[in-house]
Amino acid sequence: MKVLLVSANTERITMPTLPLGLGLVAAAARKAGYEVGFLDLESEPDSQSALRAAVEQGSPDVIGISVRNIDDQEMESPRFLLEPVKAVIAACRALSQAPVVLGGAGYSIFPDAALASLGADMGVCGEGEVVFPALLSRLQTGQDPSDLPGVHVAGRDHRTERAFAKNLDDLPFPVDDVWRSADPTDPELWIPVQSRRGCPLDCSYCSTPQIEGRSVRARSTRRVAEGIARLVKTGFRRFQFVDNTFNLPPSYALELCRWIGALRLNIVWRCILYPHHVPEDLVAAMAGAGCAEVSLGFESGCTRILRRMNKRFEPGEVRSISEGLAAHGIRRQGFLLLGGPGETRESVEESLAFAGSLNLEMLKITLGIRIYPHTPLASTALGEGLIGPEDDLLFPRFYLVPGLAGWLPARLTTWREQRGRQAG
Ligand code: B12
Ligand code: SF4
Repeated sequence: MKVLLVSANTERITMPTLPLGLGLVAAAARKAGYEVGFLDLESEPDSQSALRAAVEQGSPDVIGISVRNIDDQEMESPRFLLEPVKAVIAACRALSQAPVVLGGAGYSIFPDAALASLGADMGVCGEGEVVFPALLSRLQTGQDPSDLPGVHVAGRDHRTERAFAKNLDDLPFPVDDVWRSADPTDPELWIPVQSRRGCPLDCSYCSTPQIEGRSVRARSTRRVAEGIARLVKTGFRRFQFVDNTFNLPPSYALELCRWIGALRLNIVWRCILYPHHVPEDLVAAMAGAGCAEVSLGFESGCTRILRRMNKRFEPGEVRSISEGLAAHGIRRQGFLLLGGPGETRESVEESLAFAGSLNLEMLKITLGIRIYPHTPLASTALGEGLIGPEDDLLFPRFYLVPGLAGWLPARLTTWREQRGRQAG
């Protein structure tokens, strides 16, 4: 059976992202014996022609499409990013009778709404390595796939909840097609690496449980470092850990840094830190292993708002972690998420003063919070009549405390002007 896997994302917002998830699914499908073609539309100058060539030459029996982004999460001028994906699916339909199967992070947050909106045949919610080969087997033998875990079939009731791989070491490494056309000298490119999945921290607005689940699962640290070593041999030196919280658990993160150091990989890397439990020895080990930059998502400098977001840290802890990172020469990009439930002018001022006092190398301030389904934020928005019970939230909706809508954008403009280049 022939399968064509297509990464539909062509966005370069923040940085180009290589289709790591699709590469993992491709590896699992090849391991199961399927003939798998791989197409990353981001790397193609003319995506429609590339798609046409791949479908005509490959004659796939099934087409799998990875849907990463739904929108850019920018409240002031939101961009809905599914229109280009719709065009990709329409082109597949025009060129082939093969069933179209969706998957990916964006898809997994909205399995039924995205399926309906995009006009695909079915989708896999959550991780695809185990379920996608099982789905192919059902399609090959003409059996109904709708009871497979996490599989949604258009027009059918969804029957079985997602399943998560318990041991990530059981899953293959991604296929090399992921980085085949990547240029190691591209200054914008950071090669994605995943060591862990899942996050149990339950921040009030977060969609990650929908994508990766709440339980943390990890590859063994040695295998992660060896995976990076293989890529270093092919010329890559800049990596980005795509784990939601690189530092949790700290013992794992420390061991991973030690392995990267032990293999003398001479790499630079970035990661996302949750500003809680970042001991000094971990910061030192990160710096020693090549960590050049971290995303520090503290989101607010006001304890009351942090509690509303269900964050587990205090501003004081963020400050001491930030200072520790600076002392080890690690650049810090901070994040503020303003305008959520309970926000007032005073809490905004507190957050701005706090973020300013950290002297971060970069600061991203987001105004209004994207509302994702099945989150406490969605319940709050529903309770306040901001969204209706029938709103599937696929087209982005944002939470912004009504009393601040007129004042906050102007306040951010003046604050940025006052701070000049420091506020990104
Ligand atoms: C790391 C990350 C980033 C990094 C990327 C770094 C890099 N070099 O790749 C940075 C910080 C740069 C970033 C930027 C952005 N991101 Co981001 N990012 C993530 C994060 C945390 C992990 C993504 C990842 O790599 N996962 C690891 C891979 C292995 O998993 P995966 O792709 O999901 O694949 C698995 C499954 O989905 C499935 N699967 C995947 N494809 C397919 C296909 C088929 C056919 C099947 C069956 C299964 C399947 O199987 C895979 C293996 O198990 C996710 C949140 C999350 N937890 O998923 C957000 C997330 C994907 N990002 C999101 C967004 C919005 C963005 C930005 C638009 C934000 C912005 N305005 O800047 C940009 C867009 C960047 C771009 N150019 O496209 C949203 C997307 C949802 C939405 N609203 O659109 C997410 C979901 C976060 C959220 N808010 O919920 N991001
Ligand atoms: S720490 Fe990050 S991934 Fe985990 S729940 Fe909070 S926002 Fe989501």
